[in-house]
Amino acid sequence: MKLIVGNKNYSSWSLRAWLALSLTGTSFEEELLPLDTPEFYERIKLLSPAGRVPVLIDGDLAVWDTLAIIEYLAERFPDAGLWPADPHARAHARSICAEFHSGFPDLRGQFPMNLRREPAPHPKGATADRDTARVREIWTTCRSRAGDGGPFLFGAFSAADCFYAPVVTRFLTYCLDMSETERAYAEAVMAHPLMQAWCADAAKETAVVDADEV
Ligand SMILES: N[C@@H](CCC(=O)N[C@@H](CS)C(=O)NCC(=O)O)C(=O)O
Repeated sequence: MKLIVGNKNYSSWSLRAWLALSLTGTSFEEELLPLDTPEFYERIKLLSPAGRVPVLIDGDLAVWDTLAIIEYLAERFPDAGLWPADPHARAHARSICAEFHSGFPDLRGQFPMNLRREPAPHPKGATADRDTARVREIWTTCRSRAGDGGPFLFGAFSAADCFYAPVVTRFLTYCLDMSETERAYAEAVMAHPLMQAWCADAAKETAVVDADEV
């Protein structure tokens, strides 16, 4: 398999798919396309009709769009535990992933993922308040239901954490308010070996994407 990703410093959707693919334990190649460059647009149009990263290549099949990639991986690697085993928890996990995938425009627009940015508060519009409050509610609800199975949204690290890991980085980068429970979740995500590996690669990058430097 091959995963086409964008700059690791900025590409939150790439991070989600990369985490999910890494969780399956399968070996895969990566191809990094530098966002916002002619090279990106030249190459991506050969790989995906949607023209965006991430794209998963499996033989002659291309799967694009993060949610579709994660669902494909969950079917292809049923033992990887990408979704929680319990049907109710699984439905809940799918709901919060779909909710993020189709929503939170103000949080995404005002607080782009930017892993190397020095953490500092950043002014927040009232519309983003609603988004950050809802993210916090999601994390708190999941953590209160997760019990002792692990420090992540559904205990063990799952597709839901793949989805919310880039959101964790935004909360930390832009010093957004978090309760103790939410901060403990954020710390667990950042300490995960896969997050550490992605962030280490991101730290080596030098390209600047102006649109994501708010
Ligand atoms: N809905 C898509 C969003 C993908 C997306 O917006 N990717 C960004 C990078 S994080 C991208 O490819 N941007 C390049 C562009 O839009 O030209 C998904 O879930 O994968």
